[in-house]
This record gives sequence, structure tokens and C-alpha cells, in this order.
Amino acid sequence: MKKIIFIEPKSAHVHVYQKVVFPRLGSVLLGTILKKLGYEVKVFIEEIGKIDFKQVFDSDLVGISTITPTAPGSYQYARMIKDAGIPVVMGGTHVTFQPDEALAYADYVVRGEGEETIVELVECLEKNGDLSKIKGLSYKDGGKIIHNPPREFIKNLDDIPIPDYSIVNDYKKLGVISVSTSRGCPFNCTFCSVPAFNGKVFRTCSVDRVIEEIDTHLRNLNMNYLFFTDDIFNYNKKRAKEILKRMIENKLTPLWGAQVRHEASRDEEMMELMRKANCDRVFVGFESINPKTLELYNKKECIKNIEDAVKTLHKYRIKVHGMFVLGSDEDNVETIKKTGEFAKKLDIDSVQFMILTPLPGSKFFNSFISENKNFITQDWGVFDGVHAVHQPKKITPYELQIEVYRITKKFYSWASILKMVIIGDIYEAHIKNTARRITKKWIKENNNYIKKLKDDLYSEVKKIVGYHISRKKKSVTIASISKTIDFKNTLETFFKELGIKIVDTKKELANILEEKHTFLKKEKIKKEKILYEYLESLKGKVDFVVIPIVKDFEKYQIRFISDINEVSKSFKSGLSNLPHIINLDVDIEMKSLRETFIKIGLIFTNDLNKIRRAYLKALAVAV
Ligand code: B12
Repeated sequence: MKKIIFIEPKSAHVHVYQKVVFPRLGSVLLGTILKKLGYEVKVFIEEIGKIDFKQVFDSDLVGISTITPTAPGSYQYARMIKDAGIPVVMGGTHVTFQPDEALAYADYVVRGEGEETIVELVECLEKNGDLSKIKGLSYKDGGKIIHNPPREFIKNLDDIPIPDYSIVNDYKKLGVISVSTSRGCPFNCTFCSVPAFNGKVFRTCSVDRVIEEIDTHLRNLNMNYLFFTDDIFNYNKKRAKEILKRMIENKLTPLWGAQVRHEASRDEEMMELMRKANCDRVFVGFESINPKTLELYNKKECIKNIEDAVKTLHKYRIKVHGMFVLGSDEDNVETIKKTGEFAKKLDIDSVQFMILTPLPGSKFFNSFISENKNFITQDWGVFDGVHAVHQPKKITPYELQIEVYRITKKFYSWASILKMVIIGDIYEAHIKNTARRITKKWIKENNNYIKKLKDDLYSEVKKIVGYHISRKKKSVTIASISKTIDFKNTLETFFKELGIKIVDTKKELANILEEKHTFLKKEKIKKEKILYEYLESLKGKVDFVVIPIVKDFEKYQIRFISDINEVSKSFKSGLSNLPHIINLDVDIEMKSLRETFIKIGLIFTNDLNKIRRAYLKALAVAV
């Protein structure tokens, strides 16, 4: 075993960071460790430049670093390289939580931190040793998948060498250099994979080590920006201040950015030091302005925290990159619109309005799986925080996608760019313009995806009427047959708000259902005749018979539903001018009620705003 190649594949889709390429540290670190052990190592970061597959196919082992949105591309490369007879090992956040899936493409999966595991694996392969001894390794033995026990977290991060970026192909193209000074996050946000991957203990390397690393990179690399990859750079305030003081003392002050929580801004000395150390901006996970969503995310933050943090950071001339995660079960179109307005009002410098995504490793993902919820797509490539991949409670995926795109486009408007030019902040104008262009490119490239979301939403219309229905049809009757749940008022309010005429046919219906037992026993022909006569009696008076379907229906009610739908189909309601049947699933737990109303509303109008207003009015009646 002599030549080892690492690959960090790129995302399949445009994302807001496309123009500021910087690697995750995984491949560089592992490559550095193996180079120190005498192996010939090369790292290809695909976002930087093309992978030289000649070198890849000439190597003895290939390591592929994977996060969820880059999994499809990673698996393709793994299969291709493995088929060429070269052993493939995968690592990184995604495969750590999906090892079985990855072993369908690769020979080995390193779960969790890879520094020690990769060394043991390489040495074991060289001497054809016993793989079962290697902690944190998953592999196949005679077709059977083996997961060795997990490896403990590395306690002292000073044991990890300073990443040698010169092993990265075209490393000179790297403008931004990542430096990791800690691992682990004591917080537990439900959408984040970090607590499960790096643990909740805040593990650090020494301040000396941090300063040595910054100094090394500044001397060896033509970097113009340093990004601290710590999940919370300021978690240990005393230590963070020590790092900043040493950076200032040693004049190691390139432009830099770091991820912090709002609490950082409460410490004016910290602010002062960050200013003096030439901090360009902080990346802050504000996540939401909806208190209920912040609670759902377990974010331990309130809106005032966000406002105060932005004001203080700006006071110290530190820019703010605000990261928001939209689309929780407590979010609706209004909260999304308000988030966009909030970010503009607070004059946040740059933003990422991301869409809540069930990422493997996150609590949200685990609850999704345990509650048997369905993803909208199985394509990990769109689990990138920019595509709607799940169905929240209070907004349809199509609306979520469109509204997030709208506030992003609005935030990075020409006016916002012009404002930067007028105040002479060309750097910021450039960032906003780049984001505007990426957003434009994204919408163009993802037209089909959005069309699919729209089709899903309009699918009900097609399912119900099967063909385009004239919007002239404007009257319904509500065949409410449930003895326990009266949904009539809610529905009537909804349809009235949409300007739909409601015809009362309670009496006709009651007549049919009165003799429920006989209805059950009656021969098919007789029953069809009764139901046909009922629909016939509504001809010209009613365009749709809306039947609210609730879970606790008795047998005869279920039979009634299937029979009347049968009759309606067999007499092709549309053609025979008999009223159409609309089966309306009334999910009292409100899991998908909103989606049902939106879909029904779309039968009568394309105006989603109007349907939303009607739904909210109807809801007020229901609760
Ligand atoms: C830097 C960073 C970025 C950068 C660079 C991203 C890039 N080049 O892909 C930027 C800001 C651009 C970014 C963007 C995004 N990111 Co990001 N990012 C990070 C961050 C903060 C640090 C990564 C890092 O260097 N870690 C430190 C090193 C040491 O860890 P590592 O790279 O994982 O490597 C270790 C192990 O994983 C393993 N390993 C890794 N690779 C390999 C390969 C082999 C062969 C082996 C054996 C082992 C191995 O061993 C390594 C050493 O222990 C992590 C959070 C974190 N704490 O890791 C999030 C993180 C990776 N990002 C994440 C996400 C979701 C995104 C986005 C999709 C959404 C967003 N947040 O905007 C985008 C889009 C990125 C894309 N490519 O599509 C998630 C991924 C979760 C998942 N299930 O995949 C993370 C974990 C954050 C989170 N909150 O969950 N990100």
C-alpha cells in the first residue's frame, strides 16, 4: 500500500457557498496523517477542480468524504473505483449514520472521527490483518455487514497534526482556509447532525496549537480568508479571548469568520477583541423568528436575543451572516414572509434562508424515521437545505419552496446591492450580487423540482376531476355523515370564503342512510339505484358532493362512501353532468388537514393566498 487518494465530491446542486470554495477538514487531515506515515497522498476537492481519475485508478486505496447532499455523487465514484479493483473507504457525516447504505458501494466505512481508524485500517490491509479489531469500522465479511464497536472521541485535539494543505490538488486556488480549534457542541438543536457526530462535550486543542496552525497557514498558503470550522467558536469565552489576544499580539490577523451563537455578543470585551483581530463576519444560526419553531428546534434562544446580537455586532463593525431554517411544523407562509422582512429590517449583512431538512444524524431525521413519515424524495442530492423534501404541518412543500425562494430573492435584490455601492461597501455589494446570481441560477436549474412539487399539490385536482375543470362550477353540498365529528361548519366557512355556493341536501342524505342496516344488506343494483337517484336529484343544483371522511366511521358509512364513489365513477359524473364526489380526509390531529384544504381549494381557484385565508377562517371555526 503506497498511493492513497482522498476525494471530497461536490454537491449535485447549486448552493450559496458555491463561489467561496473551502474544504471540510476531514480528507486533508487524514491525508496529512498518512503522508506523515510515509504514504504518497493526494486530495481532490471537486469544488476546487476536476478529479484526475488517472491518478485515482493508479492508487492502492481511495478515501471518499461524504455529507448527505454529496452522497449520490460519492456513491457513484465509489462504485466506479471499486469496480476498477481499487479498495474504497468512505467516511464523513452521512455514511457515519448510513453505513449499511454506503457498504453497497464501498468496501469499508469509517464511522465518526477517522484519524485513528484510517491508520489502523491501512496498516491492517497491508498485513492482511483482522478487521474486527478496528473500532469505528464497518465492512462486509462474506456478504455479511459487520459494525465494529464505536471509537471513543479524541480527547486531546493537539494530538491531531496541523493539516498540510499542500496535499490538496490545486490548493493554491483555495482562498479560504479552514481551521478547527474545537469539536463537539453542548447544545442540541433538533435539525443538526453535530451533537450525534461529535458529541456534546466541547473538546479543544490548546491556544498554542491554534496560533501555531494559523501562523503555519499564513506562511505557507496565499490565503485571504480564515474560517474557524468550530460549531461554536466562542463557547469557552475565556479560551476564545485568549486565542484572539494571541492573534492580535502575533499580528496573525487575516480576514476571518467563525460560527458563533448569539451569546457571543453579550460580552463586549469579546466583541472588542474580535474587532481588533480583524473578524470579517460571524455565521450565526438564528434559525427562526417564530417562538414556537425555536422551541421545536430546542434552540434555547428568543427573538430579542437575535435583535440584540445583530445590533451589538454591528456596533463593533462585525458583519453578520444569519442562517435561518424554515419549514417546521409551526411555520406557515406568514412566518416565512416575516422572516425575510425581519432580516432586512435588522440589516443583517448576508443570509441563508434554508429549508428544514431531515439530515441523517439529526434528531429530526430520527423522529421522521420513527414516525414512519415519508420524504418527498429519496434523492439525498436535494437534502441540501435548499430543497423542500418533507411535508410540514402548516404549509405545503410547494409553498415552502416558493416562499423561501421569494424572500431570498427579495433579500439579495438590486436595491440591496445598490445600497452597498452607495455607502461604498463594494465587498458587501459583491457578496450580495454573487448571492443574487446564485439564487437566479438555482431557480433556473431547479425548475423541474419545483414543477414536481406543484404537480403534487395540484395532483388532487387531477385525481378528483381527472381533467381540467371549468372554474365556473361553483356550488357544493356537504354530505356530512359522521355521527361524532361535525365538520360541516368548518367546511361551509371555507367554501363561503372562496365564494362557493353551499346547497343543503341533509334531508336527502338522511333518507338514504336512515335504514343503514338495510342499506348494508341491499343488493348492489338496488343500492346503486338509490345512490344514482340521490346524485341525479342534485343535478344542475350542485357541482360537487363533498364527503368529509373521518377515521371512526362505522362499516355502513364506509360502505356508503365506496358505493357512492363507485356510482359516480361508473356514471362518469363529469360527462353525465352528475355532481363530482370530493372525498375529503379530515385528519383531526391536523397533521395534513391544511394540505387537504389547499388541494380542495385548488379545484375552485389558483389563488393560493385566497385559499390560505379561507383555510385560516375555517380553522378558527373548527378549534
Ligand atoms: C466547514 C463546513 C461547511 C463549509 C464547507 C462545506 C464543504 N466543503 O462541503 C460550508 C460553509 C460551505 C458548508 C456548507 C454546507 N454544509 Co456544512 N459544515 C461545515 C462544518 C462546520 C465543518 C466541517 C469540518 O471541516 N469539520 C471538521 C472535520 C475534522 O470533520 P470532517 O470533515 O467531518 O472529517 C472527520 C470525519 O467526518 C471523518 N471523515 C471525513 N471524511 C472522511 C473520509 C474518509 C475516507 C474517512 C475514512 C473519514 C472521513 O474523519 C474526519 C476526521 O475526524 C460541519 C460541522 C462539523 N462540525 O463538522 C458542517 C456540516 C458538514 N455541514 C452540513 C450541511 C448540511 C451543509 C449544507 C448542505 C447546508 C448548509 N448548512 O448550508 C451546505 C452545503 C454544502 C455542500 N457542499 O453542499 C452538515 C452535514 C450533515 C449531514 N448529515 O451530512 C454539517 C455536519 C453541519 C450540521 N449542522 O449538521 N459547510
